[in-house]
Amino acid sequence: MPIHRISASADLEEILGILNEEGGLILEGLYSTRLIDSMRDAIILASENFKPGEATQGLGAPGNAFVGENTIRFSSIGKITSDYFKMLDNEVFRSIADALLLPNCASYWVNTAQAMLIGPNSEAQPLHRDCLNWPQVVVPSWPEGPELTVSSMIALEAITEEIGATRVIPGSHRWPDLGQRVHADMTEAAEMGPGDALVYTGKLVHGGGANLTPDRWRRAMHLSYVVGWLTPEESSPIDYSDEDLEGQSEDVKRVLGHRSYISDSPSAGGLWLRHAKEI
Ligand SMILES: O=C(O)CCC(=O)C(=O)O
Repeated sequence: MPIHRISASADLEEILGILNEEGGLILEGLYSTRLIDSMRDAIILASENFKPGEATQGLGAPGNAFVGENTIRFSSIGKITSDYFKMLDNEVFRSIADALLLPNCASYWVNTAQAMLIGPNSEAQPLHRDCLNWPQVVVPSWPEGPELTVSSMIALEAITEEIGATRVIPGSHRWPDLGQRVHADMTEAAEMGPGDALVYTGKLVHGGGANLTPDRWRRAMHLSYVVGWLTPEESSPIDYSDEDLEGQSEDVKRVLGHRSYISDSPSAGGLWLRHAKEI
């Protein structure tokens, strides 16, 4: 089944219907050319400070093998360009996150935003599900368990299959058996133009594609949200100070962990209570 693609300006209900059925889809033109050009330039410049293969996701050698030995990755993107904060205010992606995550939490925050640059002659990344960052919740409740996380892979340039487009297995978010065998033959490549994004639930099987070119980089970035009662991958609340976020919207401050998590359920506690009275 090829990956569904649709304009980011399509009706939200239509987008959510496809996401629900297939687990992921490509939203064409999710980000403006101006925003993507500026993000791409800032990320290319910053990438000179990182060596290919040094990213480990904090997991040492297994993490290094997972992200790829000729891949450059880094997060804290708001430290290199304030355009990152505009990306967080994208209404379409936020509406999708609202629809998927708010039934399961009072608010959500950024899981991680990362430059994901796959170097020439790279093998495909192992196929995986993002929700398995939190196996203690996912494994016992699969497949009916709550949506915990929603992800996107955003094209900073044209991305083809040859250069390492993300590969997905449409429908795998609903497989009854979490341990079902996955194989490259089952995957489809998410080819995209600059500003398009592959949006997918954390339950969907996917992985970075092989970059078969001898001399070109696959330039994309990842942005994901996670329910506010789980710990994200990236430490945004301490990466960005109050001063860094001055002038940003309430929503941007919230998703970067600068607001308390106040549950709307009488049986759940308030969490992350920083300056609860003032904010
Ligand atoms: O680089 C890609 O296309 C996908 C990366 C990814 O899925 C991940 O590291 O979780």
